[in-house]
Amino acid sequence: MGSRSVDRLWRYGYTVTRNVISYSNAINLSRLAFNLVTIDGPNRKFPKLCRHLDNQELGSLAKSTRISSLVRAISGWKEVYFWSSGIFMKSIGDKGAPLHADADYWPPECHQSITLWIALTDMAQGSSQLILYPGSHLSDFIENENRGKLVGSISAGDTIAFTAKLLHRSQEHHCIDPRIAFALRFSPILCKGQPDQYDFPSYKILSV
Ligand SMILES: O=C(O)CCC(=O)C(=O)O
Repeated sequence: MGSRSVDRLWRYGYTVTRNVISYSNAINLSRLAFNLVTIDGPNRKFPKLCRHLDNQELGSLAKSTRISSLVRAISGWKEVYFWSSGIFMKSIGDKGAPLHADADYWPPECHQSITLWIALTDMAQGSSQLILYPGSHLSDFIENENRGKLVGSISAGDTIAFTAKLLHRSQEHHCIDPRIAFALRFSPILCKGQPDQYDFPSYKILSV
């Protein structure tokens, strides 16, 4: 992975990397993630946020050298700080996430962040796939609902990295099996997100 992927991320606002974790590992983690968001845990206020803190497997993945090296290679950053995570599960009938850029929800110190969105299940047809708006993180982008792009087929273990200012949304979920993704938030600087979103000590910052 070289300067091409760095260019790609900052030019289009996203980049796809396949097989970052093995298929079987992703499916195992999807079961864990399912349990975490459907069963009460320490983070009751926002059961989908920062659950890597109360699950060893998700925590190890989030903080693994494999993941932080990938983020460094994709972003071109010298230092990588991991500051938050989210589990995004869609059950049948879920309308999907509305069009948004993550930066709109985060304080300015987090606006340089990128998300590494890891598919823990296959994104089959009919499942809630991500739609990304290439170039929408740049200031000259003219907003238009029709400019969204589906990222081909995504299998469990594949990742999509996207910048905090990239517009994106997800589709309605029509499949019986839930679709689950684990999104990790990284920044080139120390960044703390929104403290009021967490019920328990949250920020595990990793510098590589
Ligand atoms: O997975 C989804 O449906 C939405 C994910 C998302 O919006 C995000 O990670 O910022």
